[in-house]
Order: sequence, then C-alpha cells, then structure tokens
Amino acid sequence: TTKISTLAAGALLLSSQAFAANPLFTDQYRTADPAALVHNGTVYLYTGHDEAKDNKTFFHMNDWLVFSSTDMVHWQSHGPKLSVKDFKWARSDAWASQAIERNGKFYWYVAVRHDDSHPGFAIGVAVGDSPIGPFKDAIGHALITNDMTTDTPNDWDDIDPSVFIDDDGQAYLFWGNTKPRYVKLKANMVEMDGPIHALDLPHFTEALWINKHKDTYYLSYATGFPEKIAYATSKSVTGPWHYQGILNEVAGNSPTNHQAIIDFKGKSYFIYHNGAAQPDGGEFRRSVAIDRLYYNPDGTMKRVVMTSE
Ligand code: FUB
Repeated sequence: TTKISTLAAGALLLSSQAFAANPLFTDQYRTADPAALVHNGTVYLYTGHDEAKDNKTFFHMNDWLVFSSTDMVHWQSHGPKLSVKDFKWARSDAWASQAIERNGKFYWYVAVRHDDSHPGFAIGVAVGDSPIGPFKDAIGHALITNDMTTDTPNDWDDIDPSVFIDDDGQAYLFWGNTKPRYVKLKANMVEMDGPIHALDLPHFTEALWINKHKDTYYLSYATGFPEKIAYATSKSVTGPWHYQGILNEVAGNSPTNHQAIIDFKGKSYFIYHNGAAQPDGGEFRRSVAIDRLYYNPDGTMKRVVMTSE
C-alpha cells in the first residue's frame, strides 16, 4: 500500500477489502468497457467514462480513464489519460478501447466517431512511453475507417478493438459490431499488414476480447441484446473457432456487457460492467466490476458467477 500511495501524488486508494468490492469505483467516475493489461506485476485497467445525466438518451463519453493495482484489491486512479480531442480527426464518442505493450511502448486502440471525411465509427491508436502515458495520437489518422468495411449496413460496425500479440510476435487487431473482423498488424503496431478478414461467430453483437490461456486461444464477445457474453476457442489465433456457449449472463440492468479477461499472479479474472451497482445506474451510467474466472481441465471456461460486493 505504501508503495502504491507514493507512486503518484494525489492518487486514490479506492478499496480495502480482501477482494475488490463490486463495482470497483464509486466515488469519482462511472466506468464502462474495461480492458486490462498486465505489465511488470501490475494490472492496468483502461475504461470508458460514462457521463450521461440519465439513462434515457444515449451514451455521453468523451475520454478514457486508467486505474492500476498490484493486488486486485487496492486500486489507484490515474484519471483521464486520453480524450476524443487527442485525435484531431475524431468528432465524438469515446467508446471501447484496449492497450498493449510492445518494445517498451504502449499502444492504446480506441473506437471513436470520425469527422465528416470518413463518416461513421473508426478505430484510432495512441502511443505512450508508459502504461499510464502520456499518450498521443500515434499516426494522426484513423487506422480503420467505416469505408474499409462497406459490407455492413450500419456506421458503428468498426468499434470495440481488441489487440493481441501471438507467441511468434505477430500482432492482430480484432474488432467489430454486427460482423467480427481481424487484421494482422505490422511490428510497428500502427499499420495493417494484409487484408481485413471476417470471422464467423454465432449471434455476434460486439465487444470482442481475445486471450490465450495455456495452449488455447479464446475469443469472447457480446451476444444478443440485452447482451450476454459468449465465447469460442481455437488452437490458433486465426481459427477455426469453436463456439463454446455462454460465459456470462446479462449483467445488472445494463443491456450492454463488455469484458476483459486476464491471468494475474496465478488467478484468472473476468472484468466487465453493469448498471445496477450504483444509484441511478443503468444503460448509459455503468460501472466496472470484477469476478473470478475459472477454467475447466479440458480448457473450457466455467460460467462466471457475478457478485455485487
Ligand atoms: O460504451 C459504448 C459501447 O457500448 C461499446 O463500444 C460497446 O461495447 C458497448 O459496451
């Protein structure tokens, strides 16, 4: 605790229970769309920031937040670390994101609404020298734009990036709403390396997350609406993917669900959001929560048991 407290002046220790209480953060921010990165014995949590005044209109999201923990119990808030305004080409809507480390640099992939030069949602990437930044737009333009994926009718199909580096060093970007997709990334992490591929995942809605545990690859995603989280497995990052069923039920009173899955210090965790846990919470006022994830000996995942405390 002493070490965490001295890491940054003004840092907040947000919980003191033996296991972090759900929702994780109640005193400062409403959080959504969690992504987690394990780096040097610390979990960095990158979240969206719900600022809607009520649950009637729509998402109101302008920036992204970073939190960290060395024990999954005490969380330090680093505050907003990236904003729509950091992408000159973006118009609005700081939707889901994920960060990853390569060669000492931290690449933070985000979904935002593009300006009129490429109407629709797009995926951008920021880069920083530390997991908490400072971050800046890595390339000055979007990495993926809506006009690259014209086979889907909506303009929000290019959202929810999930990035992964395979054991051989090849990086992949997965993303999508309505249609799941992936593309190889060059070693510089900011350019596509080849064509965009479509994936075949049953009843896919959005919120892809890719992780590897032992020798199995897992693609989890939101299915239906209200959303449950389903998952598929493969022995290769490029598939074929085998559907394995539901991993998590609809969470609280939020019709969206969005997960991050990590292993940390010998345990596995399912990080997600719900709407029920805070007063006036709901569809557009969500909160991040964490529960344990357990793998069966055959590599399948046990259904997540959501807790509220
Ligand atoms: O938070 C905005 C959008 O709602 C995300 O991009 C989706 O995954 C859903 O959680």
